[in-house]
Amino acid sequence: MSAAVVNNVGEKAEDKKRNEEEEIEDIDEVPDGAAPEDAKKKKKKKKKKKAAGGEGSVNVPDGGEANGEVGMATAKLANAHLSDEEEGEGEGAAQTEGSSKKKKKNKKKKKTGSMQTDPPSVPVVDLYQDGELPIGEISEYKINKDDRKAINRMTSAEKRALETSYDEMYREIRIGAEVHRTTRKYFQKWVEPGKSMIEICNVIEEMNRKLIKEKGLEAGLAFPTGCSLNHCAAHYTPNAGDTTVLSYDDVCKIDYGVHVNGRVIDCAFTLTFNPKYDRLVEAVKAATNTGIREAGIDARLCDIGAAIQETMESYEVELDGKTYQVKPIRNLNGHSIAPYRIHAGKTVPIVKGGEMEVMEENEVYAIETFGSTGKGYVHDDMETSHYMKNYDVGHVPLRLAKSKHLLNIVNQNFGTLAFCRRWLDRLGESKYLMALKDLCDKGIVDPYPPLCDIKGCYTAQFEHTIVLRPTCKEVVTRGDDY
Ligand code: HZE
Ligand code: MN
Ligand code: MN
Repeated sequence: MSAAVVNNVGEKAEDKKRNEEEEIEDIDEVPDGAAPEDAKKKKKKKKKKKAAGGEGSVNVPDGGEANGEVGMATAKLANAHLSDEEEGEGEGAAQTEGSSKKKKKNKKKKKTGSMQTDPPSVPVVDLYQDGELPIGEISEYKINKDDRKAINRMTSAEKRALETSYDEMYREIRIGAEVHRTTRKYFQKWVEPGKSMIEICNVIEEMNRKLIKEKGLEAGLAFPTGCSLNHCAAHYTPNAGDTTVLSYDDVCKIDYGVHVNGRVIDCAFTLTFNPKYDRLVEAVKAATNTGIREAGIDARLCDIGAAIQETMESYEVELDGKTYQVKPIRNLNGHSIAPYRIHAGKTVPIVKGGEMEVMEENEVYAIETFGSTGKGYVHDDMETSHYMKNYDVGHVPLRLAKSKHLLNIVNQNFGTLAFCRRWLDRLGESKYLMALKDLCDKGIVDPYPPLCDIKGCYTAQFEHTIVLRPTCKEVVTRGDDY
């Protein structure tokens, strides 16, 4: 959504000027007749509670209200307590990964190997050497009226068999979910007003790279760390030179993701320090939980949107002496997720009037909602930082050397996953903006500029990744914080 505007690198006039200065000397073209083709392209594939930690007030905790329905007496984060229990020893022990002394199997399925360090540094795969990862929040599917008369097309045995065939997928996605929880728990204790947005992103991204055991396109960061502020709802991350500092009165949406073999985790929360925003945050948290509750096999996307809107709008919040009914941001939505594809095509609206399309077995969804005290509508604004290859565009031969080089870098490092300018910088790339614009102009790469409501308003977001298993719904990213 949100039609691409601005220019193609997603930047505006002022930015453009600076960029051109950097790159003017950069326009060298390949001699005519040069191999019109991107030779190498080694895309690999695979086989197939209180979160704030007591600190000031990261607005995430309370854990409650989530489920509310039938099967909620289920596995609640088998892990949650793990790192806590074992934190005692931490510190000096300087864990190394893959400790061999295992076999300490508790009754509750736990990890077998080493334990996490205090600033977390041990890759999650090395913590669970038996491959039994913490399972997300499980709930039974709601039985809706239509469904009761419908024939249940699959027996329980068939469902279980089908699930088994997806076990590897579940395992990969649970690794990412555990990384997300671990990083956010640490981050929520660490962050405070005065930290720069660049520091914030570096802390999160460095930790995610370690915990996910980054390895080419097999495991890594799924998209840049969003840290959109106040009236900006999504897709802001700092570019180099951005001196923005987080302040006590900011409302910051922390949105990051990791992946294993393309199985993407997309999960976000709203960070605030000033308690005056608590109701706004609560409204959006509740709206996201409504979306999660309404989601399920055969659930209509439009019904989920209507339920989300109802929850969101049931909140009125007072901010600086003015009262607002919280509005869902109507041109933002949840979405299906497929391997190496953050947005796989199905959208989960957050207002009424959506499509009749339904959710299906073994689909993965990001259920996310955004609330606003502004218009409830976002537009592209500010300098672009986020980019992603267009999933539907195949190989395109290029003749401009710089563009060709940049596309090779993108293919090798990100494939069809999103990236940002900082990530090109850290790979040693410089003066790439012209080439990036060229790739955007040619439709090979799309810019994803920051999405902002009207100036002066506040926006909040909560997002979870869920899997619609044949036998149950699993909120893989659920934590004791949100
Ligand atoms: C990025 C990124 C992070 C999302 C997207 C998301 C995204 C991807 C729309 C998207 C819709 C503008 C892109 C995204 C991201 N998160 N939805 O959670 F680069 F770093 C794709 C799309 N498209 C239209 N059809 C083509 C794909 O987000 C919208 C909010
Ligand atoms: Mn997200
Ligand atoms: Mn998302």
